[in-house]
Amino acid sequence: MFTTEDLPGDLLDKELYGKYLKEANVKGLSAKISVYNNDFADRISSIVALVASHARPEKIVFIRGTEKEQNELIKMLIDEGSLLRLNPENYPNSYLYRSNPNDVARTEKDTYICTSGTKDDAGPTNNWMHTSEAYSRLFTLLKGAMAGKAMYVVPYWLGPIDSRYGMGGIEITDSPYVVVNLNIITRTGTGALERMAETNRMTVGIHSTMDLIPSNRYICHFPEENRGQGLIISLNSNYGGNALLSKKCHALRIATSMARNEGWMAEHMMLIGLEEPSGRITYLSGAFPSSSGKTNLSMIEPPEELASAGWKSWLISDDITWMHPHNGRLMGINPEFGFFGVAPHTSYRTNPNAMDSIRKNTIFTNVAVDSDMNPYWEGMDTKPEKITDWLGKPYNGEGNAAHPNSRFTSPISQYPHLSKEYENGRGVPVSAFLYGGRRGDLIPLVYEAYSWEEGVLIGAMQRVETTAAAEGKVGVLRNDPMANRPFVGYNMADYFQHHLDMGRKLTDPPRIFNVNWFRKNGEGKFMWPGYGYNTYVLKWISGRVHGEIKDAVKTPIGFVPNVETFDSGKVDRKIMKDLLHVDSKAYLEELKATKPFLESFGERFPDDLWKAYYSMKERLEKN
Ligand code: GTP
Ligand code: SPV
Ligand code: MN
Repeated sequence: MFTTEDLPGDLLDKELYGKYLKEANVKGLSAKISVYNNDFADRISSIVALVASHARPEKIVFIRGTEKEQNELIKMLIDEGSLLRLNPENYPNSYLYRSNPNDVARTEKDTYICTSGTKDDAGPTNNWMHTSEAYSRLFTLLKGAMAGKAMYVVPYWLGPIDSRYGMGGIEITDSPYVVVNLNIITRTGTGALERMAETNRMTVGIHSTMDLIPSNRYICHFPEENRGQGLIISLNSNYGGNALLSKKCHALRIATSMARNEGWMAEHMMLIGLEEPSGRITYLSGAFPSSSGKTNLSMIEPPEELASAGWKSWLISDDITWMHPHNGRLMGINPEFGFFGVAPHTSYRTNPNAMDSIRKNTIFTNVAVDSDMNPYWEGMDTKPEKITDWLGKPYNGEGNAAHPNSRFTSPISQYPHLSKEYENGRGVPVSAFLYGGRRGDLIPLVYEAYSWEEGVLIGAMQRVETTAAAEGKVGVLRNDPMANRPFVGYNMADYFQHHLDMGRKLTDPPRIFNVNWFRKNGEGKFMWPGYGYNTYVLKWISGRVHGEIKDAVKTPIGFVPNVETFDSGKVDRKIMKDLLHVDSKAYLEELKATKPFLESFGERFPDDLWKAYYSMKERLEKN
């Protein structure tokens, strides 16, 4: 529980609490709230007043989710110099924000799962802190943290507004930059509050930018607290997933924990509908780690020869997919309302659909600009003469002009090929899971797992190169199961078991594939053109899903395309042979290299996955 009674006595100032309670009344925002649920109105007031009594803001501002309000916040940020207006002709209503250089990516070392039990609740892949320890550290830090500032209360809804699979939350923050971003990436405001009142469920996030002191940076998750509806407290960061609490913190870390208890799945996955010339649409989801191709695949533009034949792709989600079992299938929805996408290497050549969707109403964070205030980043189609780098300094050609984890925040409604099912609250039936990541060696362009169990093992064994999306070394191999290692809010061994259980509940579970756009040749060059060309791989996957491609080759790791019949566009057979090659000896090494990671879960690691592991090993040894 997260109530006034649960906090250590010395952490609650009753007088201040009473004062703020008067300011924290939501009943005036919408008559529906108290009609639906009078207790809810009281609950939200009490939580807001409680946070205020610690953080002691100058005032409390409830976000209603109107355009006027967004414009006023943007104007305020411009006036104080935090947002810079970009070229209004080329990028209308779009802005540049420069974050503190010490705060440019998620910081996993500061990210905790907090429970009232033991470290085992969080498992070996998460940091853990006892709830009471975390409460006393965080509420001490929070004391007076918002003095002289406005405290915004942002109600948001995750999922189509009428969906019974949707879920609400509030983020209480002193950062207007966070508010304007949340207004783009989630459905904010009174409508969200009403749905929360109706569903009587609300995740609570508390965020304060404070002084951005890295040693006091905490992103703490309490899945058990707040009536089991989850509490998040984030201090001393104002960047991305550390601060936009609806995203990785709520829609993944808290949601994975709820999903396990309630029998559904919250995944770090993109989701698209692939339309074939016949008009048939197949829904495919893909889990690739941060900065490893989700947004790009979700926005895929089929190459001309396939597009003219009638191949199309419709976007549902670019980052997170929630999936619920229904009539034996998994039905996917996108909890989000906008993109928070990687800017570098987004170009008309690689991702024209992204370029078209970010031309207006977009906030760019940590990109460079040219002398006309057009945004610029590495990999853009043309390089301007004069560039100001992401730090605001003249760019002299050394290093990166834009930060490698610079991002765009943009409304999903602006995406040119948004699926007509995007707002469908029942979701779409997911036919395939694609696992993948950056892997210069070993993993073939695509192969299909023999069974759900083997697919779960393949997901669990993902070992891929790290990227700039999280602080730390880039390009180092690490285990990142289901691309969800940083985002599962409980013991990942139980997450694997949950996957096994879910598959068994479904009569028609998604088929599981492993893809790798990033295999390199002897010269260190990518062998596969990637981006739009990945449609050829999706085409094969769809053929497998529908039982139309029957000549796949059985290998020790799964079904690989037949090189003779695989449609690879302009990529010739010789390269395809290398791209589809399965090196049994190297795979045995991979099994060996991953074993300590799987063993780190001890007894909790599912037996059925060990069985799958040893049967794959046996097949590789025989080969
Ligand atoms: P997050 O938003 O951090 O979760 O990342 P993401 O998974 O959405 O990755 P995104 O699609 O933004 O891609 C990240 C980087 O990978 C960008 O620099 C892309 O240009 C690059 N990339 C994406 N798809 C491909 C591909 O098919 N081939 C190659 N070579 N690079 C790709
Ligand atoms: C990721 O790191 O996977 C992102 C960026 O999508 S952030 O929102 O910062 O988590
Ligand atoms: Mn992305």
